[in-house]
Amino acid sequence: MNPEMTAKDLIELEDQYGAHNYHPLDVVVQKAQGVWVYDVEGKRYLDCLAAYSAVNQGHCHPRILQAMMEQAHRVTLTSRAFRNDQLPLLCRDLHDMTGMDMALPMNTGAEAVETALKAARKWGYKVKGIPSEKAEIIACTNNFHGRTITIVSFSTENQYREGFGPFTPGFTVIPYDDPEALRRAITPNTCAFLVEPIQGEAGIIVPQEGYLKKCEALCREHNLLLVLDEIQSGLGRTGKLFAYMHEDVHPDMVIVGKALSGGCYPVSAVLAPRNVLEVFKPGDHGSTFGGNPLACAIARAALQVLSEEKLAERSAELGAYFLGELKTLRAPHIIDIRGRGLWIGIELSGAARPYCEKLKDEGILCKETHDHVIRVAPPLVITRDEIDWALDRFRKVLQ
Ligand code: PXG
Repeated sequence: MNPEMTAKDLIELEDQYGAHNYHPLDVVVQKAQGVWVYDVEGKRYLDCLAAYSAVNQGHCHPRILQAMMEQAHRVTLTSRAFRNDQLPLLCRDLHDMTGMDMALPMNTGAEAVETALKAARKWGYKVKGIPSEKAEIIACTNNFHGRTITIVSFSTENQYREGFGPFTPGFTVIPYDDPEALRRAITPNTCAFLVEPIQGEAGIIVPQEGYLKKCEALCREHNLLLVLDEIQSGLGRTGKLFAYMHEDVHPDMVIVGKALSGGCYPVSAVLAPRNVLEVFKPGDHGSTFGGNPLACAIARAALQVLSEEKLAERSAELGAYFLGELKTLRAPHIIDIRGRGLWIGIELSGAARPYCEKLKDEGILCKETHDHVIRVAPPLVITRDEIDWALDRFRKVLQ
């Protein structure tokens, strides 16, 4: 593509002309297929990040690409000023797959979270009868829901907030995995509890069994909405379609993104019962690109791949194998290895970054989260042989 450009040249260019709001590993990816990515020098790596679970279906899945190309040649964008022939089909597919009455499509995860927050507040005023401007939403410590000013208003990560105030009021933060804290935080003005079923960015924190069930009971008792951010945990990653399905709970809103497009395009959505999403009237909310026909065609194909290739089931089976094998690793600096499905955190006593660098040299792409945790989250199309290949390298680097 750029035969004269080396990785070093490209890194220098990016450092000079691009904002430094990330600190990526210095691998310059040029192409990818399935679980494998290739850098500009042609070196092959096994992707154990899957773009933070956006590429659950594997890179450049041929069926998603085909749907994308076919739709791109027909029509890409109508805006919501007009209808298009793909949006109704995506909404129906989401309903059929999840059982949720309705969908409101957006683009990025953060936008879908903002949409859910707006829906929750509007529901609080219109349905629950909370006095004007008084609605409260409860969120958890160490949450990650995106980067907008409203969302970082209830982040407990200093760096996400520092220098970005003033913040949006109306949020209460309680400890994660603590139903009693939720009980104490609820007031008559609470309209929603926003929570990740498993906290990804916090380091793959799996709550105690029954946590969501207890939260659901409290939400019912006090008439507030249980809003689950399944942007990273959803669409097969934990071995079920959604992480909440490991417990028999019925959320009031589910936020999806990332793998909704198989990583081919930004597509997100809020899924909810009719009595929640119908609080929006024409003009209350929207987005130029949200629900565009290209996005919808891609998302439909991405969902089809998930179900036809039984990726949630694969994640459960291969994740159990991967986790079981990783747990046999013995090294003094390994504090904990945990996870669910193909979503595994290896917690170390020291910095994880140097191990991610070493894994990269061995042909494995991983990224640390919260300094001490190596996140292992390959595309769900990974095979057992590829996991064995990865395990050899994890053993070599970690032991
Ligand atoms: N909720 C959860 C649980 C997420 O993991 C978002 C919301 C926001 O999605 P968008 O599409 O707005 O990024 C996420 C995103 C990053 C980064 O580079 C983002 C995520 C994970 C790791 C890094 O900012 N997750």
